[in-house]
Formats: sequence, C-alpha cells, structure tokens
Amino acid sequence: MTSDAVLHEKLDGYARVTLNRPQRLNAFNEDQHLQLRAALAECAADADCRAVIVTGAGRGFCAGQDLSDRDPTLDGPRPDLGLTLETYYNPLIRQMRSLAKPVVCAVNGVAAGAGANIALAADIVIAARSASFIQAFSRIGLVPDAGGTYWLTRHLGEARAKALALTGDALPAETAAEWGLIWKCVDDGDLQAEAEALAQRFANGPATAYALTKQLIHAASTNSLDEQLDMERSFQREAGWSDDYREGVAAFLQKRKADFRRKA
Ligand code: LHQ
Repeated sequence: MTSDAVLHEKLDGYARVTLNRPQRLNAFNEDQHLQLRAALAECAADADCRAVIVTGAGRGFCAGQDLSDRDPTLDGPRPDLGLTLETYYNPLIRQMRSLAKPVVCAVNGVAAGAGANIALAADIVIAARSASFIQAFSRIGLVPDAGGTYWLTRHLGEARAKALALTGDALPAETAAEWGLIWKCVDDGDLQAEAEALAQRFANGPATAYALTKQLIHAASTNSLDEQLDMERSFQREAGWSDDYREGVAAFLQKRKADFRRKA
C-alpha cells in the first residue's frame, strides 16, 4: 500500500494502531479500512503483541465514513451502502470483537458515525475530556451502523439509545463515562499515558484468562444464567490448566509479583 492511512507501532508487549488521515478527522476510505484490518490481523498473529491500543492522529478520533468517497449526488447508480458495510465495516467490528487480546481505544477527539461505533467495539474505551461521541447518521439520512444500535442499546438502554441515534446530538466524553458507555474520561494530556499504562498492564498479564474473559462477557448478554454458568465452568477448566494459573498461584504463595510473560 502506498499511503500511511494507519500507523502500526510495535511496543514492549503491545501495539499502537493509529488512524492517520487527520485532515479528514480520520474518516474511513478503503485504504484506511484495509490498512487497519491488516494491522489488527498482524496484532492477532504476533505472539509478542499481548494488547492493542487503537487511537487517532490529530484533533479527531474518527469521523466515520469519508463522505466524499460514497457521494450519492454524483451521476451514476446510487452507492450500495449495504455492500460497503458487508465488505468493510462489519468484518472490522467482528475482527475487533474476536481479537483474543485486550483492545484499548484511546478516543483523542470527536468520534462520529461509524467512528463512534468502531471505538465502542473496543474492550476498554478511554476518552479525552474534549472528545465526544456523535451518532451522526440521522443528520445525513442514515441509520446507525458498525454495531451502533447494539452498543447503545446494551450499554445505555432504549431511552438513551433512541435519543442519541434519532437526534444525532453530541454526547460529551464525560457524560459517556457517567452513563457507562465507556470506561472513563481523562484530561486530554493524560489520555495516551493512561492508555499505554493499561496496555502495558495487559501485556504483563495472563493472556489466556483475558482472551477467555472477553468471550464470556460477550456471551453473557444473550445467554441464560444456566448457559453462562456452564460456559464459566468450561472456560475456568481451561484457565486452570494454563501456565498462567500455575504462575499466578506460585507467585501468590511465594509473596512475589507474578511473571506471566516468562517463557515456560
Ligand atoms: C470529513 C468527514 C467525513 C469526509 C470531517 N468525510 N470529510 C457506512 C457505510 C457507508 C457509507 C456511509 O456511512 C457509513 C457510516 C458512517 O460513518 S455515516 C456518518 C459519516 N460521518 C458523518 O456524517 C460525520 C461528518 N462530519 C461531521 O459532522 C463533522 O466533521 C464533525 C462533527 C465530526 C466534526 O466537526 P468539526 O470539528 O467542526 O470539523 P469539520 O467539520 O470542520 O471537519 C474537519 C475536516 O474534516 C473538514 O475538511 P476541510 O477540508 O473543510 O477542513 C471536513 O470536511 C472533513 N471531514 N468528517 N465523514
């Protein structure tokens, strides 16, 4: 690929992946989609990468789809947005959700349209105080996508989900944190350090337990209690057989810090 629409830095035990079209508030074109997917696939395959930070360059996190790329006012057939979702956004959301490593999103500025919902697909979302989340779709005659109706309804309930989606009003980061849409809101100058501290902590933590915990929590919203208890039993069995559990208990009994990154 010829552009740097996404930057991929490999750090000590984790990666930072940065959306990098700041002149367009990191709105997505096909290039940025393909580069993000490739970066995340590399993170998934790289055993040295144990956590991922996703963030944006410049003053915005992501303004969703680059609207000049799917312009319905041009001559010719109207664009098939369903195909765009099927080809680009849906695989991306599925990829982020199924990544067997913690994904931390550091929302450095406005997150609008699909940009907001891509942020919400991360496992942990930290936002700068100046950031906001905008379900901008209704402003241009569209419906929320990239999981928006799923995240909003599950995290906030119908009343707030509908108000945000139907009005397209901006939700300030602080309110997003108060409402439980995201993990927390921090001062702008602290955002990247907070995200890095979290990623470093995950990089040094029990990778198998993290991967299994993600799956359990994803399943919890649709499972019955009985199904969830069964799943916890099976996953705990697997966790209990891991080297991490052995090391965690050994460290506890020896009154030392667990070293989950040691080579077995
Ligand atoms: C942009 C964009 C943008 C291009 C800012 N595109 N240039 C999926 C399937 C297929 C197709 C349709 O969509 C989807 C999902 C979606 O994501 S639909 C929703 C698409 N996004 C939006 O509708 C948001 C559009 N952007 C905005 O409303 C504003 O830019 C926000 C509120 C995000 C930020 O406002 P400001 O801070 O005032 O910044 P700005 O508007 O001045 O933007 C800065 C520049 O970025 C500007 O370019 P310029 O050359 O004038 O400096 C914008 O044109 C450009 N930009 N968003 N999505």
